[in-house]
Amino acid sequence: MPTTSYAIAIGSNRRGRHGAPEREVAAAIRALGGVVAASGIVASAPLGPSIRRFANAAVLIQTRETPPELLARLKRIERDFGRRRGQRWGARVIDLDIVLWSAGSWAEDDLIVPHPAFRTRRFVLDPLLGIAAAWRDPLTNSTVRQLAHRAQAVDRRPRRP
Ligand code: PH2
Ligand code: MG
Ligand code: MG
Repeated sequence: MPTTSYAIAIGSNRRGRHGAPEREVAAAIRALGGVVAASGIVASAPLGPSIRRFANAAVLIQTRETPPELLARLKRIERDFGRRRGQRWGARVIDLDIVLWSAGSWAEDDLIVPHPAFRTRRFVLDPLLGIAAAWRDPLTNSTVRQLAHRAQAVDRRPRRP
């Protein structure tokens, strides 16, 4: 496989051996390797059933790994950080998701790239905006900038009572 780029979203809302969620995210960025750009680490309110606040970040990495090879390595890092499987959307020490791949899309049962939910998630798009604004989503042909601005506009829309 020639070298390709991936955008990875990182999240944590549980303390681990590195410390608070922010520290877990920082340690995960160091553990990834091949990082060519990293966003700042932001705090975000949980989307979904978890009540704990998240620390989130996004990075760009370069690697010769195929999407399944990278996914296997991300799962190893998650396991090494003390992540327990099961409990979808429960509190987790670290979550490493493949969001975008420079070679396009990938679809297997347990691996879909681009990440199916990233287009509306501000905790993914806001960090990504600073490091990959011009990256185009192969499915919608929208740039990260467009998707981020759209998601921000949705959040600003007045809610009906
Ligand atoms: N990840 C989830 C579910 N909800 N909410 C925030 N704020 N940040 C996340 O990373 C996150 C979430 C599932 O992976
Ligand atoms: Mg996730
Ligand atoms: Mg995940």
